[in-house]
Amino acid sequence: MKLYGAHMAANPRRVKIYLAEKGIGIEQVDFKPPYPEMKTPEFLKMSPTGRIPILELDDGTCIPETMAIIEYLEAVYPEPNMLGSDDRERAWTRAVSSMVADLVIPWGNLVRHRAPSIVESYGFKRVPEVALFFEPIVERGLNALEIAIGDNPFLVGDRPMIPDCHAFALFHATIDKFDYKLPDRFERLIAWYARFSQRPSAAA
Ligand SMILES: N[C@@H](CCC(=O)N[C@@H](CS)C(=O)NCC(=O)O)C(=O)O
Repeated sequence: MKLYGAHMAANPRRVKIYLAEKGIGIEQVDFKPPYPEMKTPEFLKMSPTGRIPILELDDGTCIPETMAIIEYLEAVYPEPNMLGSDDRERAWTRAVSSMVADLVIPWGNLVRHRAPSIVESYGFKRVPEVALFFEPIVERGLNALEIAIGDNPFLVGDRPMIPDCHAFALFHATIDKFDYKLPDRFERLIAWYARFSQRPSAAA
């Protein structure tokens, strides 16, 4: 198996953190922005969106899309379990994953339009009102995770699960790359982020 990704790109990083947490070592190929090789017809056969990550199986089959890759790997490498050990736990894990996924677009727009950012370097106008529009949506999503984590050390319970990998990649991308400060009232998420940052997988 081979993982096509990129260093520190949020979606491939979800898989990289997951692989590190699982202790799975597979060959990894990292592309570099602006990713010219990912727009070729050959690449689009591997990933119709022209995006990474992609998991290439030994028979040449390619699986695009982060969640599909992670769920495939979870089926092939069931231990340590990171999706849930019964129907209820799997349902809750998927629910929390979905809450994290719902933050991606609003949070991306908030940080890109709030302060000078990549938007301008692409030659577009930054619109601060867009940030104002998305701010309450992001805070509502963060509040959902603040409630979901409860008193648990990880987002879904007492062990690292798939949503932790997803959320850490997203939080790191916005907090560190865009200098976003989590509002103080999200105490549990702030503590979770500090704890997860100490895990070896956070360096993946
Ligand atoms: N829905 C996809 C999104 C993948 C994605 O947005 N990948 C980004 C890197 S984080 C990418 O390939 N960007 C390069 C491009 O769009 O050209 C997933 O969940 O894997």
